[in-house]
Amino acid sequence: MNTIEQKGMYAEFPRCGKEHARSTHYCAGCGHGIVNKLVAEACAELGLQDRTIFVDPVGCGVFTYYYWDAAHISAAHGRASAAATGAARARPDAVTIAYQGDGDLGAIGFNNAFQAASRGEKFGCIFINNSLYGMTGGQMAPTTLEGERTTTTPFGRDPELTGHPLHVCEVFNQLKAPVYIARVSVADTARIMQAKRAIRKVFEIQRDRKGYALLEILAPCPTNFGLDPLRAAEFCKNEMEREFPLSVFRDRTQDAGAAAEAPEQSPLLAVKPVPRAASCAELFAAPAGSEAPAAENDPSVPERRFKFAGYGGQGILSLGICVAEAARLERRHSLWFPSYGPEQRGGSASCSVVVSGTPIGSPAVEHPDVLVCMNRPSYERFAGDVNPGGTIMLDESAGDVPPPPDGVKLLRIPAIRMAEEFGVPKAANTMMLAALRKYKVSGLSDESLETALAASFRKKPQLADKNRELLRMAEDRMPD
Ligand SMILES: Cc1ncc(C[n+]2csc(CCOP(=O)(O)OP(=O)(O)O)c2C)c(N)n1
Repeated sequence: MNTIEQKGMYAEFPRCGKEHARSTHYCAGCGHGIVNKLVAEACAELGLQDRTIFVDPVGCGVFTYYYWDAAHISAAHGRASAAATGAARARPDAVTIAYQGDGDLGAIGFNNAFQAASRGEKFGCIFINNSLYGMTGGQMAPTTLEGERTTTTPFGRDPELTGHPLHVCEVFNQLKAPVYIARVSVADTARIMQAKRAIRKVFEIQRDRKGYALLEILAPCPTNFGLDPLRAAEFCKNEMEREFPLSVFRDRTQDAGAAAEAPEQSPLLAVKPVPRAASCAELFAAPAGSEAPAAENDPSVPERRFKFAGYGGQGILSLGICVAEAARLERRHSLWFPSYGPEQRGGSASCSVVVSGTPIGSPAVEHPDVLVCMNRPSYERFAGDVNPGGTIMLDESAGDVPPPPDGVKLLRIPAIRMAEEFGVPKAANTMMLAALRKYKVSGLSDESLETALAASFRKKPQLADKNRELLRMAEDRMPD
């Protein structure tokens, strides 16, 4: 039973299997420890624990998932802002907070963080600047002060050799999108109180969906500074603040969220602003009258994973889109995810499609239930990955191939030959679609597959009718 009030924290931190543990892994006087407490308190006091997704870094802050009682995602080193982008987009109802060190954000992950800020992603980034790589033993980071001794700058950082300290807030402050950018410190009590208010602000901005917020927090690292906690805090206050002044660089929380008035466009600008495509639905609009509303949840519909592979130019990506679109027309959740070789044509191309009655976690398909291969290399590459009980549809031009894995059905489809016989060699993908319909492999209705095919030619209506006809002819001729 925990008698100490720990707002926002788990009652116990059972790291390394230690039961009833209540101490964190942080060294005495470490700024992370203070910030961890402030973050947990702010989250709990604002009543946001059940809505918060923390994205944890690789660095000394990695173990926050043992401490903060909320949802967590662990990102690879430097990728917390990228993972937070995904989380915030997938769960707009959540409060997403990336937590990153200065090596993590300022070095390996700088571009990820910078681009996310530039796009104005709706998450808050809490950025711990302790002026070095703490977890790995105190190497120089981009934020290391001139003259500061680290394990990789044992004689002090020399700007001639290793450059000048990177001012992350000041750099990000050049961007248009961020709503809030500030630098605080946790080097003494007054600063800690100020930091707490700023952390609350980051949460409030996310709670109110106002936009991107960056909060840099100067933090002592006694162990790697080689100083006791008090002197480490003094170093943070005196030396670090001289290089990194505390400031609110930007606070646009009052304006954010209000609809900005569109400025009058200069006649010199030839490009008209294009409305942003909200979804695959707009990029791939179905013919009038057949628009499907948003997906409906139906847990009885299991997830089905498809992989389509062939050479670039064989229409394999469009075939995948057709299946994804057919699923959308049936109000399923569906995702289409392309993978291109470097070549425009002739190189390999593949795409994944996931169809499900419930929201889909990832568009990546490593183990498909249905594999469609237009050529032999695709079969050799992907056949071994197909789930037992799955089906492979292989164009017969692939010739003799090794048998499929146990429990996987192999169907040989004369798609390329039939398209040539019909005098439309480019329509081999439509022949494959016909096979998908004929052999009932997709789990989707004949009507939606046909509507989706027609929709894919909406800009060339004559081809829509032709392909519809080809689809039916191919299906009739396909062996039973
Ligand atoms: C791709 C990759 N490169 C390097 C590492 C090693 N690594 C782990 S933590 C870390 C530095 C973390 O430093 P910082 O982000 O400043 O956080 P701190 O530990 O100081 O809080 C490094 C380089 C890694 N885990 N993964």
